[in-house]
Amino acid sequence: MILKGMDLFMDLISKSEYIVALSGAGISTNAGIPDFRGPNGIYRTENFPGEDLFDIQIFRDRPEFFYEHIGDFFFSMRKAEPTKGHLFLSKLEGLGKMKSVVTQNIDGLHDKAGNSYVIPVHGDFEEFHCQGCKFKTELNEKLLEMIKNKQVPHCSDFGGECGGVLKPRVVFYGEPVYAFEKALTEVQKADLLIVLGSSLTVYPVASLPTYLRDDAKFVIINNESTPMDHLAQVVLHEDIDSVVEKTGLL
Ligand code: CNA
Repeated sequence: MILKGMDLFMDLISKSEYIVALSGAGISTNAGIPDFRGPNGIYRTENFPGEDLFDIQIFRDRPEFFYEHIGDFFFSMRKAEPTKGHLFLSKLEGLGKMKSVVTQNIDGLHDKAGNSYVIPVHGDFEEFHCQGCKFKTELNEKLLEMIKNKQVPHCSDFGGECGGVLKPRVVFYGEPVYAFEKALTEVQKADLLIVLGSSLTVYPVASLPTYLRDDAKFVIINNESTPMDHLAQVVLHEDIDSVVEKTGLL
């Protein structure tokens, strides 16, 4: 019998021993965090070109633009809880199958869900770095207050000396990603790669599936098509939470 779709996905999970996940913003939309490019993404709903928000050149020229607009998105991340999609990956780790999660997300929800090896290639909001000197500080109450009030934080507000602008440890467009080598090593070890909720359009992370071993399997769960669909053995154009519920593993 030739297995397809959900049946083949289940079969691949049961036969695999080194599963790696690659997650994107779509795994967190059910937690109330908008994605960028999906139908309700912030790139489609804000009245400015969305990619400008995380553009490093624009941040250097006009940091007030970032701090003016980031608040809603930032606080939606702070209050979010892991989705069924996140819990599914942590369940697979508990079963000894899921070895690592490479994520483009900056929301920390894979850690919250309990996965122990998460590679956040686009960084996070946990630390802020001065653009003028080596000063850095962890996210703290005063920073939260300034973000809420749409103020631009400077290192001198926190004991730094040069007065340069603080930027979150998030990877902006035009900056190198974090730990790409680690992500690549994981993908090359995988016997199954599951992509969840990524448009697979942001490079270099979107190129990761092309580094899979020839004998490795590849599954995409995303509610719209991606440029890599033709490379996958299983493509499920469905809501992630509905798919993982159907596995019966939660
Ligand atoms: P993206 O380009 O916004 O794509 C997300 C994809 O997920 C789209 O194709 C959606 O159609 C799809 N999708 C949305 N919700 C669901 C769902 N419930 N079930 C199935 N599919 C769904 O996001 P990528 O991650 O591919 O792009 C990379 C950017 C987005 C990275 O730099 C991230 O840092 C950035 N981002 C992160 C977050 C977060 O941390 N939660 C949120 C928004 C953007």
